[in-house]
Parts: sequence; structure tokens; C-alpha cells
Amino acid sequence: MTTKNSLYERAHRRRNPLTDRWVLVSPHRNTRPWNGETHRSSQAPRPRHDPACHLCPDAQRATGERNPPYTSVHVFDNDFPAVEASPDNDSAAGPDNSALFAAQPVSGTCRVICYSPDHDRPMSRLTDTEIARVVDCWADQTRALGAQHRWVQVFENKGEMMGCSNPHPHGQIWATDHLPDELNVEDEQQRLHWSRHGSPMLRQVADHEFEGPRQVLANEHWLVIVPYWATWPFETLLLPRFGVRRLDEIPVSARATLAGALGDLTRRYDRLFDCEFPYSMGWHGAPYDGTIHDDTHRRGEAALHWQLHAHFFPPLLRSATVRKFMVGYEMLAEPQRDLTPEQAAAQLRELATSRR
Ligand code: H2U
Ligand code: ZN
Repeated sequence: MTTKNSLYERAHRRRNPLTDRWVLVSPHRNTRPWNGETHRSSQAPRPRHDPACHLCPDAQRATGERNPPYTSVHVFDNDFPAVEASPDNDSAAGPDNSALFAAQPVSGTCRVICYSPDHDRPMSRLTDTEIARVVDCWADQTRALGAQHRWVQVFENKGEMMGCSNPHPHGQIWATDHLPDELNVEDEQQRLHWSRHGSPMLRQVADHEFEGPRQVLANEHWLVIVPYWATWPFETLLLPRFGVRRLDEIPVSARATLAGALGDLTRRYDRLFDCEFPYSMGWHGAPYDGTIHDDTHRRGEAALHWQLHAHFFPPLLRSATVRKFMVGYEMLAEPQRDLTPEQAAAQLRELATSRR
């Protein structure tokens, strides 16, 4: 792969097997001069408790409701939900299926998860024990909402650069009664792979990538890689090294090691450009069938083609302030990157990860 003039040293395209989309890689452009800004960010330190923050313990939310004096992970129903439970007598909810202008009703549940009572401690500054409580909460919420919804999206939008409105460390859950587009595609691609190769796609990826040039970190149960097909410069994929379809099916022993991997990865990200690293991250696992059954039948089909995974999509390119924009050719044709996934992985791999 590193022989001179190999495919990987010139412009080439790589295919994302989860989405069947392609990314253009232009490694020869890495040497071009850079005249843009590269200065450090001016992130001000935050107080441990901010009474004006809507997510802090004891603080008042935008609705006037007061948060409890919570001391660990805290979940509440989003006051401004993007989707809501459908009303019981919803007679106007039929689909509108014109060939050109189709619409359908949507229902669901939105919640907010505060990772910790501390306003100034993102995941990278939590202890592994504290991160494990977040993992437990993700699992519990996934199980509870999966009993009533087809899809449960656990995610975190972090940093002003990603449009996050509040710096208090938090994530969100949007559970919907439909399978969103991105998951429809991942479901289909994994199903195809399973039917052709008899093994879950992402288990094969983890086996292949372990200790390879795109590995960022690994422990007993988990592996973090910059995927071969990454579009964002420092995009990573967090993969289990064992078969598991959903967050709530992770065995207890692997929850502790997952907390370790999450802490390690987020600290590497913070060190890369010496800033509180922005990203959008989220979990993808096997969808539910969306109906309420007793516990043995709740999950619908066996979903053997599915393997749980988390995507991290950070926007930064070369410093705390210089971000990658998906514009121009990328909006109109396909995503493009200069830094290769192997170079990005090497940078993340070489960083020290001790807690400060
Ligand atoms: P983001 O900045 O990641 O969007 O998260 C803030 C979420 O918290 C957002 O979805 C909710 C917003 O609707 N929120 C409340 O539910 N109550 C509040 O008082 C403030 C913010
Ligand atoms: Zn706060």
C-alpha cells in the first residue's frame, strides 16, 4: 500500500460500504501552502456551576421548570422536541403521496441527557466511572424507548462550531416511529453484506483493522479507527470487537471498557489541537420493530446483519479554529479530503492520553 506511485499516493476514490457512497482522496494536495488562520482558540474556562445555564442542577429551564439538584447523569424530556407523540385522535395524519410532493406524519420522543452536574467537565474530563454511568443511561434509554419506537437515535452535538446551544456537557435522544434515511441505507447495506458474505460487515472491518494503519486505539472489547472511507478529516468509528447489535445488549464487563475507550478517544481529540474538541457523535444499532410486545418478542427480526457502532464526526481540519467545510464540489458532486485516513489515524494514535 505504500509503494511509490501506488493508487493511494494519487487522487483516488474510496467506497463507504455502510452507505455505498464514495469519497475523493487527494493526498498530493497535502503539501500545498496554507495562508489561512491557524491561531489557537480563545475558549474561556467555564465555571463548575452556572446558574444561568438551563441544564445545570437546580437551575431554571427555559420553560420556567426547575432542574432537580441532580448529582450524576440526569435525563429529561426535551422542552422543544423536534418530534412529539401523535395525538390519540389524529385524523389528519394520513400520508400524502403524490409522485412529486410526498409527506408523511412523524411521531416520537425527544430527551436530553446531562452527562454530569458539572458545567465545565465534558466527557474528556470525566472519570471512567462517570462515563460508565452515561453508557448505562444510553443503554437504559435505548431499551425503554425501543419498546415503543422503531428507531432510537442517541447522539451528542458538541461545541459552538457544531451549532450546539449550550456548553453544559449533554447529549440527546430522538426516538421515532420511522427509520430515518441514514439508517435505512446502513440497514440495507449491512443486510446485503450479510447475505453475500455470511458475516456482519462491521465485524469483518474490526477484524481487518485491528492493529492496522488506521487504528487509533484498542482495548479488550473495543476498537477505534479512522475508517478507510472517512470523509471528515478526523472522523472515527468506534467498533465492538465482539458481536453486539444494540447499546442495551452490551455486557456489563464491556461497558467499563467502553467508558475507557470513550475517555481515551475524547482526550486524544482535545489534545490534537489543544482545545475542547467539537464533534457530532452518535450510536447506530439494530432498529426495533416499533411495536410493544412482551420482552422476548419485542425485538422483531433477529437483525443478525447488524453490528452496533458509534460515529464521531469532528469538523476541525488543522487547528482549533480552522475547520473543514463540505462545500463546492462536495455539495455538488461528492466529499473530498486531502489528509489521508492513515495520516489522520497516525496523528491521533501518537498523542498522549493521560488525564491532565
Ligand atoms: P443542543 O445545544 O445540542 O441542541 O442541546 C440543547 C437541547 O436542550 C436542545 O435540544 C434542549 C433544547 O431543546 N433544552 C431544553 O429542553 N430545555 C431548556 O430549558 C434548554 C434547552
Ligand atoms: Zn450547566
